[in-house]
Amino acid sequence: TRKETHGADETPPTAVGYPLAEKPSEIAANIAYHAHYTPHFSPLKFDLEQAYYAAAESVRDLLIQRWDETYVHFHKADPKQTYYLSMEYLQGRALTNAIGNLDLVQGYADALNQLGHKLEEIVEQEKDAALGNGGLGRLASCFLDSMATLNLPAWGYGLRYRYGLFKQRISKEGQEEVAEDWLEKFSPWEIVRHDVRFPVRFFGHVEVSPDGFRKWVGGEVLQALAYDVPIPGYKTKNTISLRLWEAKATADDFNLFQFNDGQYESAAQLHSKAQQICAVLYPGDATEDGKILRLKQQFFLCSASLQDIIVRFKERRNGVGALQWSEFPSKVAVQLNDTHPTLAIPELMRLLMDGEGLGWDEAWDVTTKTVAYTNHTVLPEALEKWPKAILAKLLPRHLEIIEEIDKRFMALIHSTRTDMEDKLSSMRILDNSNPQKPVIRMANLCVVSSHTVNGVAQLHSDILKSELFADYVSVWPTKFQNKTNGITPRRWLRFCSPELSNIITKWLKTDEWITNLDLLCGLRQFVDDEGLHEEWASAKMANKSRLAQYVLQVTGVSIDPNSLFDIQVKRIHEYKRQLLNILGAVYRYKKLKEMSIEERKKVTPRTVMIGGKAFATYTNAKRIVKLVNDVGAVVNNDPEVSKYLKVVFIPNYNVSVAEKLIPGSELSQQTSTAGMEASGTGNMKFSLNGCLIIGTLDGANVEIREEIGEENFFLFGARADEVSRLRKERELGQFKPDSRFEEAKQFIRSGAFGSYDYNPLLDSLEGNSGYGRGDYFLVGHDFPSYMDAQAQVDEAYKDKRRWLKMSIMSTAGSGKFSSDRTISQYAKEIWDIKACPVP
Ligand code: 4GP
Repeated sequence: TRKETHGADETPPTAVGYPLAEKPSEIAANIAYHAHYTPHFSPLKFDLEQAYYAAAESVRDLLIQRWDETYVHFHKADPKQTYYLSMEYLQGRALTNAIGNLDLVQGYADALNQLGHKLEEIVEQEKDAALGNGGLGRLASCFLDSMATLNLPAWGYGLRYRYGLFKQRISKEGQEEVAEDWLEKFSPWEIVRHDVRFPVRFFGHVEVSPDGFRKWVGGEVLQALAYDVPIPGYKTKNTISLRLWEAKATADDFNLFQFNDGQYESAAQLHSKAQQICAVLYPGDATEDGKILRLKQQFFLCSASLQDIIVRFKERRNGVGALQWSEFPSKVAVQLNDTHPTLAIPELMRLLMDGEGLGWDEAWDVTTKTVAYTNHTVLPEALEKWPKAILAKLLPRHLEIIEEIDKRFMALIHSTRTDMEDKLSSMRILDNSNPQKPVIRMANLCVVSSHTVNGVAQLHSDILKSELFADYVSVWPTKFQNKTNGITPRRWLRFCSPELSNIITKWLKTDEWITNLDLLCGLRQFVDDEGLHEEWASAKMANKSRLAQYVLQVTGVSIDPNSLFDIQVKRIHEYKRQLLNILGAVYRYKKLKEMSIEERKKVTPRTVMIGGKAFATYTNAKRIVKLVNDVGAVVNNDPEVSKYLKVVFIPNYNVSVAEKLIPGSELSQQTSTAGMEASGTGNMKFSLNGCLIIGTLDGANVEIREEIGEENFFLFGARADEVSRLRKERELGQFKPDSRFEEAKQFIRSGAFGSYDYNPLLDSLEGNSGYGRGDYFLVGHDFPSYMDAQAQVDEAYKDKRRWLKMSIMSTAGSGKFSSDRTISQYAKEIWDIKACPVP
C-alpha cells in the first residue's frame, strides 16, 4: 500500500521558479528551460521534435500545478468521487487540447514564434495516444474532458498499453497492421507515481482457516505502478487524472543465480510475464493462453484501481471517527465501461470480505450500491463470456464469489418470482448449457450486481429493456436508464475548427456555447441571413481546402474542394455497412461511364472518402478495405469520370485524422443496420460541424434527426422493429432485389476493379442458398432507399442556399450532444456526485 500523496498537512515546499508561465515571454522562457534542462536528445539542437517535447513539458508544468491543487482540494473537501473504469481511452493528441483548455493557444503560438517555430507544425509532431479501439474508448476520453470541465470529483482508470491500437498501412494486399509505438521515445503527458504501487495476484489457490475464513494465496504476484495523465478542464483550475497502470516485477523476482548460470529467460520469467500484461490492447484470444492474458489484463485494471480507491477512502476517513464501510457508497461510485472491468465486482467483494473482514451481506450491500454498468453494444459476439475452467485456474477465489452471487440470485428468483423460474437458465450468471464447458456471462454478472444499468442512446436503451435485459427489467424495473452519449465540444469544434467556432461566437455574441452547447440553437434565428451564409461557406471552404491538402499528402490523390465531400470514417464492420457505401459509389461510377459528356455535366461532383481500421482477423472487413482501395484506383485514374467522382481510402484513421476530416465534411454516412449501432458518436461530431447526415434510424441518429429537424436529415432504410421480419423474409426467399443492387455487385464480380476475388464478400449479400450467407445486415433491402436518398443529396447540394441552411441547422440542433450534458446526467442520476471546483 501507499501513503496518499500531498495529504492535507504534507504540502511540498514551494518550488523555485514556480511554473506560472502564462505570458508569451514566460512561456518561451519555460520552453527554453526544458530544452536545456530536461533534455531527451543530444544538445545544441532545437528542431521541430525537440521543440515539441520542450513545449509539451512546459505545458505539463502548468498541469501538474493544477493537478496538485485539485488533488489537495478534493482531499480536504472529501466529496463523493466517481471512478471510471475502462479498458480503453482513445485520447489522441494532448497538446492542442491542453493549451486550448488552459486558454493559452495564442500565448503558445507567440512564444514558439519567438523561438523560431510555428505552433501548427509543432502539434503535428505528437503521436496519438491510441489506447482504445473505437467509440467506447473515445467516449471515455470525451467523458474525462467533461468531468474536468464540470469540476466533478471524478477520474479515470485504465491500462498503460505499450502498443496501442495498430497503425494501418495500405498496400496492394489491402490493410496491413503495424505496431504503433506511442511510447517509442516517451510521452510527456504522463507522470509516474513511484509511491503508488499495488500487488496483484494471479493463479494460486484458496486457503480455508479453521474458523472458515477464506484467503487467496500462492500463484504469481505482480506490481501495478501508477502513471497519471493530467486531464485539464476547460477554463477551470480543476485538473483530474487518468491513472494508467503498468505491470512490473520487482528485483526480488529476478533470479540472479539463474541468470549467472546462463538461464536468462527463466531468471527473468516474472518480468516477461509483467511485460505481456500491458503489451497490447486486446491481444488475440483464440487460444487458451490468449484468453488468460485478456482476463489478466482485465483483472489487473480492476484490482489495482480498487486497492487504490480503498486506500483513498480509508485515508480520507482517517481521524473522522471509526471506519464505517457502510459509508463507502456515499464516497465512491464505480462506473464499469462495458463488461471489460466486470471483475471489479468479485474483486471488491473479496477485498471487503477477505481483506477487511466484512460478512457477505455487508460486502454485497456496499458493492451493489457502489457499482454501475454501461452497456455499449447488443451484438452477441461482443457480449463477453469466459470459460469457468479458466477463471478457476486464474482467479479461484473470484470464481467462488461469482458462483455464490449466482446461487443467491437463483434463490432470490425462487423465493420471490416463481413466475420467472423458466427464464432462470438464461438469466443466470453461470451458463451451464454445455455441461462440459460452462461459461460465465459477464453482462449478467453486471446486471445482477449493479445498482444501475444504462444504454447509450434512447433506442439502444429501449432495446436493452425490451430484448437483451427484458427479464431483469421485470425483476428490477427501476434499475435501467438511458444516457445518450455525447462528445466534447472543445476538441470536436472549438479546437478542430477555429474558423467555424469564431463565426459561431461572433453571431451568438458569446463564446459560452463552448460550455453550454444548447446555446447553439441561437443560430436558428440567423438561418436565412446572407451574411452568416457567406461566412459559413467560407469557413467550410477553408476547412475543405485544408483537408484536400491532407488527402493529397497521405494518398497522392488530388481532390477538388468544390465537389461534395462525403465521408464515412469509423471502424470497419459489416453492421456499419461501409459495403453499402462502396456499392453505391460503384453504381454511381458505372452510370457516369454510361452517360454522355453533356449528361455528366449535370451531375453533382462528389468525393467519397472512407476510412477506418478492420480488426486484424476480421476477413470480410479487410476485404471491404481492399475493395474501397481497388475501386479508388480505377475511378480516380479514369479521366472520363474523375472530375465527377473520386473514391479515396483515408489510411490509418485515428483521433488526429478525425480532427482534420470532420471540419471539412459536408455529408456523413451513418448507415448501420437499424438496431445494431448502440449510439454512434461520429454522427454527433459531423452534425456539430455543420455536416449533413445520410443515415438510418439507428442509435443516436434518431435523436439527432429529432433535434435538427427531419427536413435536414437524409433518411433511408428499414426501421429497427422491421429488421427481424425482413431477415425472416430473406430466409424464406421472399426478397426481390433491386436491379441497381444486382448491377453494382455484378460490375464488381466482372473484374472491373481488378482480379482480386470479391465473390466471397459479395456472396455474403446473397440469399441463403448456394454460397449466400443471407445478407444478415440487409444491404440488399436498404440499397434502393439508400440510392434514392443519395439522389436527394445530389439535388440538395445543387442549391447552395438550401444546403447552407441545412448545414447551419445541423450545428444549431447539436446542443444536446455535448458530453457535458451526458456527464451531468450521469453525475445526478447515477453517481450522485456534485461539482467540487478548486477555489
Ligand atoms: C461502441 C458502439 O458500437 C457505438 O455505437 C457507441 O457509440 C460507442 O460504443 C460508445 O457508446 N461500442 C464499442 C464496443 O466501441 O467496443 O463495444
